[in-house]
Amino acid sequence: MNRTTALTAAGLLLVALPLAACTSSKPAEPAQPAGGGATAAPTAPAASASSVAAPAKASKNYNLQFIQGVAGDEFYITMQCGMEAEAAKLGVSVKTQGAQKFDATLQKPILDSVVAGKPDAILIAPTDVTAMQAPLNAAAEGGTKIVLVDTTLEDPSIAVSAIASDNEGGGRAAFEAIKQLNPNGGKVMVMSVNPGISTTDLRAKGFEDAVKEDSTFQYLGVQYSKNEPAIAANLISSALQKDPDLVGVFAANLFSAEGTATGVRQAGKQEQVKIVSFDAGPNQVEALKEGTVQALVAQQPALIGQYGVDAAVTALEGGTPTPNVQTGFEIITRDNVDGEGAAAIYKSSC
Ligand code: T6T
Repeated sequence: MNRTTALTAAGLLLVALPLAACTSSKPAEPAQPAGGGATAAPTAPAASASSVAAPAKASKNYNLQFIQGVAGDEFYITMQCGMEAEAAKLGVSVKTQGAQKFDATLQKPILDSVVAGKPDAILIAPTDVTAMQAPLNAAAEGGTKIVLVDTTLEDPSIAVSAIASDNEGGGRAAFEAIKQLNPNGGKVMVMSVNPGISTTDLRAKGFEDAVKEDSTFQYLGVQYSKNEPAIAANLISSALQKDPDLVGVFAANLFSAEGTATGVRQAGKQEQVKIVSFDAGPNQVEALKEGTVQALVAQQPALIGQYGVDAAVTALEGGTPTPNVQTGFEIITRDNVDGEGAAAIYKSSC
């Protein structure tokens, strides 16, 4: 995605759901924000900056290893594409692998085998803030540069840089979208992945905080799908039996969203239950076009990947990368999905 032409979440919401104003969050520490950051006011321009300085060419062909949160997830595939493009530009190599499930017990052995190969740098999306801490501490102590992409750790200081979306702001923006779709308020809930994932926990927090500021809405809490669409679908169907007047679901990631859409579709409640989800995978886009899902909070995974490579190479060349980089998000709706929102849709292959 072009850093300078990224759209603002607020702007897109205005286009799509015609509003007078829309609130979203600003990056908490926009030291050098990435393009497309959500803005506090519709008129504020998208922040654009080359946030991670990198040499035009690396002095040698460094061996970078990317460990995804999970294999086969279009979010991480798109991130991989961003990394590969940047690696080719800088003259370094990047190899990607990921476990079959979003699970620290499966990610740790992959990390162990990558560390054993003594790469120059590891770019990783840790699947649990606690469980991946010790293995990554050990990798950093062994001299490998660690870059956290997407998710983070309880103590991220072992990493030379941590690059992630404005997850809390995205959760708040999701509530704004649900509010516009349900101006009279009502019952809302979050479909998340697992507790202990930094990104989805922050998204749920942003959503919950925003709901609780609005007394016309009732927050039913968060449910965990384990990143399995079938589990999410079952949880939604039970939630609808318990609360048949549910009006909105915030699905905190791609697979939770796919299952949420299935559950609502199976219950025949597409008219009543508005779904706003994080991410913009092809199945989510299909659900958006068909009308089961009303808005997607698209992250900028390719940019996260690009910045990740830049940070790794900067550190390997003896420089100091920006420690925390926050990228933005864009809201895709049916109104812009075939227009300006199309560029934000995730890829299934590079
Ligand atoms: O939402 C992304 C990612 O940001 C999150 O950490 C885990 O789920 C995804 O990969 C989407 O499936």
